[in-house]
Amino acid sequence: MARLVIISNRVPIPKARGASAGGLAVALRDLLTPGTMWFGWSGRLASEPALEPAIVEARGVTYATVDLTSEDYKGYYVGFANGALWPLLHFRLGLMQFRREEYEAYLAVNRSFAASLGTVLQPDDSVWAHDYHLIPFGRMLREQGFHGPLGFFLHIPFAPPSMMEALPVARELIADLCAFDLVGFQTEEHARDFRDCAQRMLGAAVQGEWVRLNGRSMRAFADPIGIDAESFRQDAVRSVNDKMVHRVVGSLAGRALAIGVDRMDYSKGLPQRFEALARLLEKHQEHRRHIHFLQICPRSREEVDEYRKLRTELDRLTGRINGRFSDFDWTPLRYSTRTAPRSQLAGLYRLSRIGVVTPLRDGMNLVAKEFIAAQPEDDPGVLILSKFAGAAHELTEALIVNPFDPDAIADAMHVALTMPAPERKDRHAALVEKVFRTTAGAYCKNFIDALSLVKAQAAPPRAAA
Ligand code: ADQ
Repeated sequence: MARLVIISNRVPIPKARGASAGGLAVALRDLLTPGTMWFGWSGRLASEPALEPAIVEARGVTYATVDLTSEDYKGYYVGFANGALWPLLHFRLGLMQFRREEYEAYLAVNRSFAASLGTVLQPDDSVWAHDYHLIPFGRMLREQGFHGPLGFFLHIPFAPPSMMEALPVARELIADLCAFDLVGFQTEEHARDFRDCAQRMLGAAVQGEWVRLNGRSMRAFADPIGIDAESFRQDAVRSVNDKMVHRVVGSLAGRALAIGVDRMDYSKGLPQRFEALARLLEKHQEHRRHIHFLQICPRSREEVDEYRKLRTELDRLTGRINGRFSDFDWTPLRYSTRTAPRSQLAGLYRLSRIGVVTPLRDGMNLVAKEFIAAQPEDDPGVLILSKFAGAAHELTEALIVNPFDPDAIADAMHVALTMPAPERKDRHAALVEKVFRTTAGAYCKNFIDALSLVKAQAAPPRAAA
């Protein structure tokens, strides 16, 4: 295939040799071969951004970035992307704030990204755009005359027509998704929801994974994202030598560790999870003094009101739970907003008896896969996983729970803490096989293979649409 150009809201420019890479950079690592270009926002605000992107070359990869004005950032990123699309697609209609001027800013930023990329794009490039910030980007690139293969991957869930209808500009966005040749979703459920929207809201003709609208066909399919399982496992094994991991082991004094690792986001079900710990200690008192729950959740998107409210709520719940259950020499809940190097996280997962991954809704959730990859095979921990995480479609041998039900999570924690070793090993063996099969590398290969074929495969018109 010709040169690949990746587009995402933020561009992970490598800062220094050995610096740890961000989430998307890890997922797309296999694609970052010499010749590839990665385009997007620099993360900087400027009063008058230039049309032509700033270029940085690192290990043969070209990173091309543009700045945003602070008004554009507020309207496009804080406003429409994270104040309207994020809550809508996570089924939190009550939190969706739609403002037409923010949508206009979202369109304007997408248009300026497309114009800027146009200055460095070559006609035979293939373009792969990532995530909900960039839905109109494909149409805008097409309007500039780009005819090459154009793909998009949505990292977060999609919503069915009855919910999408709440967004006043939903029809425009669904039509924009149809302007790509290939759109990937984390699960078949999300892909189906999109195809249903195209059919019922726009009158598109749908046949299998193919959607035909206004005389052109595109494919909407499921391509579950994964992790680099082998390198994560190796990090976990090596972390026995990490000083911080040692200190945590010492501080446990033989008690079981349960761990949660999430960006601080209202989609992650954190208050319900904290409540579940309280329910466990009430209902199953034998676990008092025998378990520590460590929740690591770095702050995110603090410009959005709802995220600040969540932080206050978690501070309050931590105080309440620890105030109620702690002893002079034991605190049930450890709560940290620090980020940790990947290798330390891997080590902490490895020494945890339980991984608690209970989002209210999540595209995939990579923490679930990281927890499995990090476990020791001879004495593995147990994964408790929300039925509403994309990962639950694959990781069916986890203890699957309804994340809205703190009692159910508490019961699953009790089951995990008392599960006999043979059952833990059986479940883990089945899970590990899946995590090592649907890796980040497999995800990239599936997408790129599908993108290189999609134009040739586009079905001839069968139904007028
Ligand atoms: P996120 O919502 O960010 O991603 P997730 O898939 O769990 O959710 O990825 C988070 C990543 O950040 C994990 O790799 C985790 O290890 C890391 N992380 C979390 N807390 C950390 C900390 N304190 N220190 C260091 N690292 C930390 C979005 C979607 C998901 C989808 C991913 C990928 O919301 O559903 O799985 O994209 O497509």
